[in-house]
This record gives sequence, C-alpha cells and structure tokens, in this order.
Amino acid sequence: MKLNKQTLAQASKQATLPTYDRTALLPGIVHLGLGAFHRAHQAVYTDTVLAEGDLRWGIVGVSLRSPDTRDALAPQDNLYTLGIRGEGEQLRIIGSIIDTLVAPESPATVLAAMSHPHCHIVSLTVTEKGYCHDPATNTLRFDHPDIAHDLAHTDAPRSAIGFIVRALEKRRDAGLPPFTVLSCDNLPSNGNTSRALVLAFAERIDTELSKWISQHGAFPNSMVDRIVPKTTDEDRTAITARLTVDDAWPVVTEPFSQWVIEDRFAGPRPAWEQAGATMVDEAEPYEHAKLRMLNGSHSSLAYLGSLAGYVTVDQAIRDDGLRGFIERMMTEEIAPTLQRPGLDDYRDELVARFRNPALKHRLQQIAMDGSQKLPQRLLGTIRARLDAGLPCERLCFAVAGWMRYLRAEDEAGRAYPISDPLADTLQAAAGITDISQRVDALLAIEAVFGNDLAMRIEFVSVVKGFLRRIEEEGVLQALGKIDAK
Ligand code: CS2
Repeated sequence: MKLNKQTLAQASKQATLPTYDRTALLPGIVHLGLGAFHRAHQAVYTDTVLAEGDLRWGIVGVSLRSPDTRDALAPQDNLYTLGIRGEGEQLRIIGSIIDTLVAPESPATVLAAMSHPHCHIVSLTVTEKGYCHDPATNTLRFDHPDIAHDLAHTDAPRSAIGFIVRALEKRRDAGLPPFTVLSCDNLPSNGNTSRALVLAFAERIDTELSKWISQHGAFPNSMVDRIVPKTTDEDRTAITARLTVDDAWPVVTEPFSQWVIEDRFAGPRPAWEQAGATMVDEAEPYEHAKLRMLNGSHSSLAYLGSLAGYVTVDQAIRDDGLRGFIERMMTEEIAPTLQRPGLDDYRDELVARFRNPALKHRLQQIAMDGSQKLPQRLLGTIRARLDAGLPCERLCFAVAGWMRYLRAEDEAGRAYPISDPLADTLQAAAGITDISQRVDALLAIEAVFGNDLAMRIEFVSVVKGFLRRIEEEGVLQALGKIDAK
C-alpha cells in the first residue's frame, strides 16, 4: 500500500502528520532543485508554518533535470517521510509540497508557476554547479551550454538563472511585482551572487528588465545547514517497514537544523521564524563561518578519508589522526579568520554531528564537484591566512589531498569515478607523473584557483611538498607528521 492521502491515517501510528488542510494551500513558493536537501530543510520549515495556519505557502517543487523525484512523489500526492536520526529515529510526514514539475518536460508550466500572482518566492537548491558561474570570480559563464541555450530560447529555459530571468520578465510584462529569489545553496553570499548572475543574464536580453529587477527585486542571503545524505534503498525499506505504508522516496537527516535568512523580501514571506529560522539583517557572517568550518572540514574529510579507504563521514572522523587533523585545522587555521565568538563550541558541535553513526553520510557524496566547492570552502581561507602572513599547513594538506583524490583510485587501488563538471581537465592534469608539474597544471585552472594562488610561492611549495609525502607515505602517515615537517 502506497503512502498517499488515503493511507496517511495508517502512517500516524509511527509518524507525525501534516495537520493542515492541504487542499486549501496556495502555490506561494516555487522551488528549483527538488533534491533531498530541500525536502529535509526548507520544506520542513514551511510545513511548520502551514501548520500554524498561514496557508499561502504551498511549494511547487521543480526538478531541473530528472523526472525521478516527481515519478516517486506524484503517486503519493507529494507526501513523503522525513526520518530524523539521532539516538533513535523520529518519523514525520511532510505535506508542504503541493505539486512536482519536471522542467525539461514542460518549461512553460514552470514559467507559468513562477509568474503566477500567488507566487511570491522562488527558492533554489541547485548545487554550486547549477549557477553556471565561474566559482573563482562569481561571474556568469556566457559560454556555459545551458546559458547559451537560454539566451537563444526565450520560452524554454534550462538553467535556474534562465528560468528566473524569463519568469521575472513575464511578471514585469503582466504588471506583477517580482518574486524574491532565495538561494539556499552553499555559495558565498548566495543572495548577492544570485543577484549578480541574474542581472548579468537580464542585461544581455533587455537592459530595462535588468534595471527593473535591480530596483524592485530582492535576493536575501541565507545560510542553510542540515546534513542530508542521499536516500538509499536500505532507508526506503526500513522506513516503509516502520510506517507500514510504502514510501518510494523518504529523506533521512540529523536532528540539527539551522536557517539564517536576511529579512529583505520583495513581497510577503512565510513566518519561518515560527519554525526556528533566524531572521537577520546580515547573513553573510553566518554563511562564511559555516562554509569555512563545516563545509571546509567536510570536503577535507571527504578527500583524505576516501584515500585512506573510509566510506562514511562517521568512520573517517572516528580515526584519531583525521579527527585531530580536522579539529586543529578548525581551531588553528580556520577559526582565526572568522571574527566570531563561540567557535570552539561550534567546532565541538560539528565534530559531534560528523560522528552520528546513523546517517551513513558517504564521503564520495561530499567529494563530488570539488572544483565548484574548493574556492569557498578552502581557498578563501588559505588566501586570508597567506595575506596575514600566517601558516595554513592543514588547509594546504587538504588541497594536496584533493589533488591525489583526482587520480580516481584510493590508496588500496580501489577505483571510483570523479564526478565534477571539470572532470576531464582535472583528471588530465592529475595524471601528470612529475609532482611539481602536476601541481602547476592543476593550479593553472583559473576557474578554481583564480589567477593569484599559483603565484604564491609559499602556498605552491607547501602543496607540492605535501602531495609528494601523500604519494610516498600514504595520507594518514603524512598527516601525522605535519607538525614535524
Ligand atoms: C556537504 C554539504 O555534500 C556536501 O558538499 O558538505 O551538503 C553539507 O552536508 C551541508 O552543507 C550541511 O549543511
């Protein structure tokens, strides 16, 4: 028996259910990028707001590529289970998604939802690469195939940026106010970055439109935090068994959840603070700290841990050498670049979250798209340290780990794929035998390293030294000797 509105009552023995009238919801939010993260984060905050009685905020979820999520959720009336795993597992059925669309099947339907008068917010979780930008400079890549396509096809965009601009154009032409664009991706200043990319695209098609967006639009920055591993078949089976009704696509997550949002919207917004979100004037300091401390550590663990043969984050952080490395990287190298109190507690809390054994968060999931992640997770911190004339051994070691990881096999010779939009370029460079030349070839990729880091001899020589040690001694041996260098 499938989970849907008829069988919902049966699930109530094990799970909490939506308490509001789902048939009365208005489509106030269109969300681009209907992945697990959205379903375990923003959709949950919104579910709470709906339960408080403001029914204007039903979510129309849009997948920009694959029909998989829609195919799983539509037969379930878009209901799904959230499994919150800490000491035990709590199940909650989320009802905030009222429709699921697949953009390539009907871009016009997506544009219609975005330009509907009830829609006030377009939120996004399209991952770093979904912005079609150059991560080192935060500028739109007009040579990106999706952007080139979207400039040529007015009514059938493919990219998130294309959809946003075309929908805003429709709204302006219809005399409607713009929606607020709310990026929920792990990008530095995600609102400002989205704004710059949207305006760059709009400027190309209509300068008046770009002026209108810049005057009336809103792009609040936000910091999102919740660890959400990819759902596995094991999760599906276990949750279905507990619910006693079949859920084709539940999501699992940790108890922790945080959302910090700048309170500047173009129109009305849900009272997400009722669900625990923090509304602030400036989210960038939170975002900055989270990207550097959490995501910087996550990526470092992903590369170093995978090389050493670990599969999940909790396995890697239980290795004393890796844990010590990550803790000292946060305390000695990252935290001093952030002007914020309480970072020791934040570090301890992060390590405790990483240790959660029930999540089984795969290192390979985090390792994906390194070229898009490294700039804001590690390289910005490295620049800050170098500029201040301070050491950043561990951060450099993590970069060297990534370079070794790009050889696509771990230290025991087990192969894995490199999943990255720049995979071909990266792997060609990573295949160079001579270590010094290899590092030079990788550092020459300006989309990742900008045009400055390859010139910083103190950085280049440390990375070369560490990559050599990793190759010769293995990652765990080499990191054990960082202080004795
Ligand atoms: C992770 C993030 O996959 C990754 O790159 O670092 O998804 C991380 O789990 C979230 O940002 C936590 O809030």
